[in-house]
Amino acid sequence: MYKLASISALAFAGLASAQNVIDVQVGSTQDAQGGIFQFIPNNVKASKNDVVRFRFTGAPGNHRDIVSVVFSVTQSSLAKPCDNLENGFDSGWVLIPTAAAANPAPEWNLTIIDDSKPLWFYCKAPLPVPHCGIGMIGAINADDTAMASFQQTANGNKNPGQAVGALVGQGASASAPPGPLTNGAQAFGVPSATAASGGDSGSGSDSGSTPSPTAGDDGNGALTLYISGLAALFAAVMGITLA
Ligand SMILES: [Cu+2]
Repeated sequence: MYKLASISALAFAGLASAQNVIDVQVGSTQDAQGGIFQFIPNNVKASKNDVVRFRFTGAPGNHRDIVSVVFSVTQSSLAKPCDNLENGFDSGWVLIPTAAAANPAPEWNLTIIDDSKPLWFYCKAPLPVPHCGIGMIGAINADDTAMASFQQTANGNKNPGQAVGALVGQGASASAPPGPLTNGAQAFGVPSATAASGGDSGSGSDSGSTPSPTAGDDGNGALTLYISGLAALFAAVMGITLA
């Protein structure tokens, strides 16, 4: 009897800590309510060990003037919704060509490490207009009051932080960058596992985003690019217009 009871208690404990997967859609379609630049839903509840699965399904859909869209999931803070949080998580930029082409959609799995306080994030894509300032922000475990404040602070931001974060952030971490990348989807500014401490930590390919993004406000130079490899991709995306 005693033994049975302890076994079922164990089984129950196993169930209680089961890992839930919570989907968040990254981007939408032009025709969806709220338009392309949003996370859906933009505030989810998640417990420790749950996985928030970001699905990069957003794309221009049938909007002919937009050929591709870039999105990211980048950790920020309540006080500065559109600036990278130091040592924050980051998916890197993911370019989605069209709804039809990005199939299956790239996904990014973020495991919750700390569910005791809200986690905040934004999309750092600056084109055709900075997504963060027009509502492409989201939260995990935020209450309604804080969420409203977060949205209000982000609203109108024209200079979202562009630094590349890491897969491992504060309160949540990922073990791999977004994937799969098929049918024209591309990733760039791909974060390494952990934040570079200090200078370039090697790996070479990106020449180090401006050594330290000293402040969130570095004027209107956000698009004068820091990583040469990104320039071409941004240029490609420059063709976008919001008609
Ligand atoms: Cu975006």
